[in-house]
Amino acid sequence: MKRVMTIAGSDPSGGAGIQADLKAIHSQGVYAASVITSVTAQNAMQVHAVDHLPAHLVRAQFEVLADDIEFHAFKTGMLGNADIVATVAELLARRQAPNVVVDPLVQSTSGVALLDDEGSELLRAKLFPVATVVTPNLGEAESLSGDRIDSIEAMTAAGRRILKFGPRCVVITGGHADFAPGTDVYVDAATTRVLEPDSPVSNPGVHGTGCVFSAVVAARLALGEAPLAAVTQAKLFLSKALRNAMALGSGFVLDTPDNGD
Ligand code: PXL
Repeated sequence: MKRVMTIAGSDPSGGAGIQADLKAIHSQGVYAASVITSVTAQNAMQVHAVDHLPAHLVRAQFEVLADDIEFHAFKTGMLGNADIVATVAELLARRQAPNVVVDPLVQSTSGVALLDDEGSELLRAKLFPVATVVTPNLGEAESLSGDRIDSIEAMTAAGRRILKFGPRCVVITGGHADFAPGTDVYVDAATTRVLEPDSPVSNPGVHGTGCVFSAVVAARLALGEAPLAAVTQAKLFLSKALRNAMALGSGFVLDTPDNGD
């Protein structure tokens, strides 16, 4: 069985973060191990509190896993602060980690900071150069590229600007974009591909969509798919999971069944 390591924060509601990653990776028939960076207190509505582990504990989790287990892909989610970003980037580089998917999250859906400003800088400077795929949503792509994004062409231009920080591929997820809801744009050095949704998007305020998308991309890379194929499969999976989203408490979570059934 192929194996993915996810490096991310805990969402005790199970909709986002480590818990969502574990389920999403498992749903692809891939084994998931996890390194926790941060703990949030949240339910299906909002984040109430957040704190981060000391970087040495993040390092210790990573090292004991990597010393013992061969991983076929890695995913990073919430990294919290600059210390953790620098540590994770250094570990991935030193181990020459294959198939690294970076979900460059800065804020929760409800607006809570998931990474400080210095961390955001380091993400581009240190983590992007070791990434195979970076998966910003529109807001993240605007902040990473410095561009205002109001069209598919602007998504492509921002993707190309983010490529310059060193990842092999970038996929900007459109989500709620009013100019093209659910349309994503994939770029690598040689390719630009506009990925249309397979059905009209319905998203009744689900959180964790970015986590599940990037976790499935990592799982598909671990299975040996090329980045564009992995992204295409993850998009199909997410669209089904959104159609089948289920009510949880006062919000909604994605349905991530085994093998997409
Ligand atoms: O959806 C982004 C996200 C990722 N990881 C953790 C989170 C959130 C959003 O709240 O809490 C741990």
